[in-house]
Amino acid sequence: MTTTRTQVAIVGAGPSGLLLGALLHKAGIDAVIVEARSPEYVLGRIRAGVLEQVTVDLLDEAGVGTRMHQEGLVHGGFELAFGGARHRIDMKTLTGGKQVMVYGQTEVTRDLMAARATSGARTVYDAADVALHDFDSDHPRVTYSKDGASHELVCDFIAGCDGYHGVSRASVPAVAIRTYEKIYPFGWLGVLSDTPPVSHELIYSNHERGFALCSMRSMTRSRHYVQCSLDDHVEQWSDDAFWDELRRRLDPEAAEALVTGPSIEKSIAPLRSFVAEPMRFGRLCLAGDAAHIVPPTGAKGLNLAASDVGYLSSSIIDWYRGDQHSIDTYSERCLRRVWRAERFSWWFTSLMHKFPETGEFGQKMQAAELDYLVNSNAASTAMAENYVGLPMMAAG
Ligand code: RFL
Ligand code: PHB
Repeated sequence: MTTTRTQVAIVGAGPSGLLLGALLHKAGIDAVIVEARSPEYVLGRIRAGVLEQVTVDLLDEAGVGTRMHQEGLVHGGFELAFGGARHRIDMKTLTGGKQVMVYGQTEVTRDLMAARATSGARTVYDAADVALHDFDSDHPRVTYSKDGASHELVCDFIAGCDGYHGVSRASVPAVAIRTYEKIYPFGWLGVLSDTPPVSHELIYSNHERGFALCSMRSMTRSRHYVQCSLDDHVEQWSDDAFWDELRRRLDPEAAEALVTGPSIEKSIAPLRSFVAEPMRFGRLCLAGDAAHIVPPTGAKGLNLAASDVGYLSSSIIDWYRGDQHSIDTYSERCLRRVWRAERFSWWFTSLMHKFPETGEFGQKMQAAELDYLVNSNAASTAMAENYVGLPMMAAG
């Protein structure tokens, strides 16, 4: 067994782990990241596309914002399609100037990986048998094996940034953790294609056949989704079947503008709301999907991961500067923002999808709420304020 000493052991090299590593490195704190997969695998996951200002600010603070500002698309609004027409939510006007950045998670990850490689900070990819130990003591440890050899990291803190299926949350004794979960009775089938976007902004569509979303990665690359059954398999969905279904769920003008092409990636994701409380257990802090999941409607997952990491990096930096109280409120500060984003994502999901069990009454309720939403300044403002992202708040 080879033993290495580091200040923070980070489990997982997704956006949470890499961003935490970057912010700690800037503050002169040494961290080693242990990742179960290869860099190519991590970059191959096509996920989030929309970054809140809070996330953009943290990426800038970490020193990895240059390409994002050059290539990202700044959006001041999005559209809601229903009843055969589209209605724009003018986020920028409604929130006094706030906007979002359309820049893919793959690119965020690529920028963070490149910066980490340049900084010389250590990342162990393809680590097997990752295990967490003694986080109820002052000397927590992470063990793993790599190429058949056993390794141990002795540290001050473990950051559990290993996603929903990771080992970190699973290492916490059941009596110390409480979880809340809602599983939705459908999934999202997503297709990435080198085709121009349908419109210059995102379109979220409520249709009697089910939800659809037209998003993008650039002016030449689109990301589209349709609500699908949980029993569906990607192989059952030919590209043609996907484009036909998407077209049917759009208003006539958007359907006309839709440019189709071969898929580069196609995947089905289930929809889930999930929160684990608390997010700190002695010297183990969870961040990002390891602690909570939102359904993707509203684009909050990666943004919550980033704000968790914002709170965590500042708490750890405070700790090394002698303020050992800040880490005590880490969980409380995160969870306040997490629950607000959970509420928004649940509400937006409920408003836009076809729910098999609610029947015609449910559809009438959605139609009435959408009508109210786009015609009431108060309702549009509440939606815009949540979509651009709520500010990072103190505890309490
Ligand atoms: P990740 O990205 O899952 O990374 C966790 C990393 O940990 C590794 N790992 C382990 N490493 C070591 N030991 C173990 N035992 C390990 N087990 C796992 C994994 O290999 C992985 O590399 O979590 P992180 O970093 O917290 O990031 C969270 C985000 O990825 C996630 O919230 C977003 O992708 C959610 N999401 C969206 N978020 C947004 O903010 N805006 C969006 O537009 C948006 N769209 C989406 C989304 C998620 C989607 N899917 C597929 C779930 C669209 C979709 C379709
Ligand atoms: C995406 O571009 O992948 C995306 C955009 C908005 C969402 C979810 C996903 O709400």
